[in-house]
Amino acid sequence: MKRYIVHIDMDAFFAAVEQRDKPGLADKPVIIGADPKGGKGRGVVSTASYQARKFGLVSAMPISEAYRRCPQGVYLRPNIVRYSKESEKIYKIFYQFSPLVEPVGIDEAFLDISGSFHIFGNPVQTSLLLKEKIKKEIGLTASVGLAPNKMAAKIASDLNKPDGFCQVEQNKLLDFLWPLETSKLWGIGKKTKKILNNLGINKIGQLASFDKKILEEYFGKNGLGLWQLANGIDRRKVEQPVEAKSIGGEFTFPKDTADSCQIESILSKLSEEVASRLKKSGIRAKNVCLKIRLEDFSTHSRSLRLIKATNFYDTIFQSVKKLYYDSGFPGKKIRLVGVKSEKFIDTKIQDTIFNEFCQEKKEKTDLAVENIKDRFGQDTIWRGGSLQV
Ligand code: TTP
Ligand code: MG
Repeated sequence: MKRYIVHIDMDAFFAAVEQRDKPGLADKPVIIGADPKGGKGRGVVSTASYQARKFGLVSAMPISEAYRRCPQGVYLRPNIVRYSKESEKIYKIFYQFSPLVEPVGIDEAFLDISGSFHIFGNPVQTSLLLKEKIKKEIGLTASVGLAPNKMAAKIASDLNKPDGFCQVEQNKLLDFLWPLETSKLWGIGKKTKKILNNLGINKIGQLASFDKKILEEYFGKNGLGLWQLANGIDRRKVEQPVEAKSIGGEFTFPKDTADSCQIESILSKLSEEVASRLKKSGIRAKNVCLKIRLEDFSTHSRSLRLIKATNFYDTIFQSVKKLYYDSGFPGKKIRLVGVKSEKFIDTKIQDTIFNEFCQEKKEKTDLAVENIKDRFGQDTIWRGGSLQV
C-alpha cells in the first residue's frame, strides 16, 4: 500500500503565540528567550519571529548577540505553560486527521494519513485542510510536508517555511532529494558532514551513488542507513507515543556559583519536582542522574543505580547530593545543575522495601506535601533543604 506521511511543524511557535496574543506585535521582530539586559544578559534565544530572523537571529544564539544584531526587537521571556496549552489544542486537531500521530516536539509531529485521507479527499487536500483548520481555530500558521516516508516529509515541511506546503511524490522522490545538501538528511550532524565532505560528498545524490562498503567502513552500520536514506529508502513507521524514558529538570544559576548551600538548595527543589512527577505518573525510577555544567560550559553527568526503584523525594535528593559531593566538582563554579530519573517501573509492581514502614512514612509525607501544593499552590509549602536561595 502507498504511504502518505505528513510532517507538520508550527512556524516560530513561541513567538507566533505572543504575536497572536499581544497587540501590536504582529509585524515586529519578536524574540523569545533570556532577558537581554541591554546586551549584557546571559542565556540564549528560544526562538525568533520571522521578522527577527531577517537580522540573522536563530534559536540557541546567545541573547547578547541577538540584542547586538537587533536592539529594536521586542524581547520576551518564554511562557512555557501557555505554549503547552496551545500545543495540546494543536495536537487535538492532528488527531482529527489520523489516529497515527507521532509527537516530535511541542510544535511538531508526524501523521500517517494513508488510511484516513479518503475522508477528506486526497492526501494533498487533507494536508491543506489540516493547515487551514489550525489557522482558523488556533490562529497560527504551520508548515507541512507530505511524502511517501518520514525523512522526505520532514525535509519537505522545512523547505517553504513559514506557512509552507511541499509535496514529494513517490516517482519524484530522488529528483527531490539528490540536489540537496547531505546535512538535510536525518542524523547527519556536523561531524558526519565533515567526514562526508572529506570523501568528496556534498549532495545527497553523491552519497546515493557512493560505494556502500566504504560508507560502512567509515560509519559502521550507520553507513548503510545513510546510503539507504540518500536513495529514498526509509521504512520507519509513524510511531505512537511510548512512555517517557526519563523525567527530570534543570536550573541555570543567574550567576555561576560554587556555593554548596545554593547548589544543594536547587538540587532539593529539582529532586522534589522529579519525585512529584514520578508519583503523578505512577512510576518509580531505578536510576538517578546529576548533570553539571561548569562555568567553562563543559557538561558532566553522573548517575547512580538505586538498590530499589524510588519516587521518594528524600532518596532522590540524597542520591544527587552524594553524586555532587563525589563528583570532584564541589568548590568549582557551576552554571547549571540538572536532576533526572530514569529506568522506570510501574508503582503497581510491589517490591519488599515498598512495604517497609519507614518507606511508607516517607511516602505519606511526600503525598501530604503534594496535596497541600495541589490545593493551595506550589509555593505554599517548602522543604527545609529548599530554603537557602
Ligand atoms: P522549532 O520548531 O525548532 O522552531 P520554531 O517553531 O520557533 O520555528 P520554525 O518556524 O523554524 O519551526 O522549535 C519549536 C519551539 O521550541 C520554538 O518556538 C522555541 C522552542 N525552542 C527552544 O526553546 N530552543 C531551541 O533551541 C529550539 C530549536 C526551539
Ligand atoms: Mg516550529
